[in-house]
Amino acid sequence: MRSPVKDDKFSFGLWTVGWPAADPFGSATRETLAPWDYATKLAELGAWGITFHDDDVVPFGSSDSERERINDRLRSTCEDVDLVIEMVTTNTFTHPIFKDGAFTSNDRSVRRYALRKILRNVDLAASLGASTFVMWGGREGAEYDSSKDYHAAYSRYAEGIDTVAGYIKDRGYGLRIALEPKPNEPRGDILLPTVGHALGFIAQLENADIVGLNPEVGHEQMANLNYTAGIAQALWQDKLFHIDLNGQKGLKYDQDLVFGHGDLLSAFFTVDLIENGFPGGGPRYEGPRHFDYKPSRTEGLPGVWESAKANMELYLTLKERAAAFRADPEVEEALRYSGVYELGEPTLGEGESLEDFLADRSAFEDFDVRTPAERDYGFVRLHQLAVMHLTGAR
Ligand SMILES: [Mn+2]
Repeated sequence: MRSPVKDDKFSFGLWTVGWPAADPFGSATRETLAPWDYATKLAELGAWGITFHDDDVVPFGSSDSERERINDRLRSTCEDVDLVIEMVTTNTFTHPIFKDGAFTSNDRSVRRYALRKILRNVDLAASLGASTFVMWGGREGAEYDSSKDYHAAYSRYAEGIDTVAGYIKDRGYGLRIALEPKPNEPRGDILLPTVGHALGFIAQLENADIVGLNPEVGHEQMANLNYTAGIAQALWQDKLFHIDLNGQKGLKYDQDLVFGHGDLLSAFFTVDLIENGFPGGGPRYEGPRHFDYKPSRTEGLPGVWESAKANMELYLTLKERAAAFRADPEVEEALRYSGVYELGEPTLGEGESLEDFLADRSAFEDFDVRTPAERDYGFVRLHQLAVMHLTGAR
């Protein structure tokens, strides 16, 4: 296995390796380092970029001069160690004022405060040269249906996102917003719970052109959904602006395991899609391979770095295996046999009118349904070939 290089475009949230490992049942198990120390170590491990929430770097409530001093130090460290700050995001979930949400809090003064906190962070993101501004509305939601006017909540959510997007355009910043869906945790139910909900929401925005998605593996899997199929739809709609890779084992709390340490088979097909594209061509994801995981609470600092490396190692391993899968002549033959390429052909012929179609007796009246009913698609053999490549048996 080769080591990660800049061209792999691996990036990490500072909050991942920087998580001190406090959970709802126990206090922190690790000391934290300064943000620039994490950045330096990630660069050493082969990362290309970093990302952060405002409060990961500058403590909430710091003075303007303190904020500037800390951000400048992080910026110069990243320059020194050749790290890109590719994405910046805003923490609108930790401080108690956000306990009922930010853009959708019932308290209007909280909504106005949140909007200002986010706009200030948009300025910072632009000044650091980030290309993506992620918005995870972790507290936008409710525990009780009685407590939230959902119609008003979606209106306020859209108002908030459109205001931020309008501000980005006004200022001429080269940023795109990426919404991050999640079904629950920390709220009982979170608004925009899945990729599909978020895509539907984006379609209603005034500034939809610069708003897309940052889907996270574990978040979709917490809703029992297929991550690869989800990002495939986002790609199809030209809305896959960013990705959060990690691991999750089924319907549990948000585990944030190392990428591949949850559903490995699903991770294989995610990497196959990202690296090799759709079998018949189409839009490709060219953005950062961004990890949003948590080093387990049992790990000390050596384990933190091992887990960061494990994400990249597994990604590169799956990339190799997926390349071998696609290059295997038997796979190519199995793909053809299965009709995978056939799906790329439009159902109506070129220039075929609806009248022509209705007059085509071979499509219906004279069609022998027995032949396709008896067709063997060979999907199991195709999938077995994938699994044999994944396990290294081929
Ligand atoms: Mn997560």
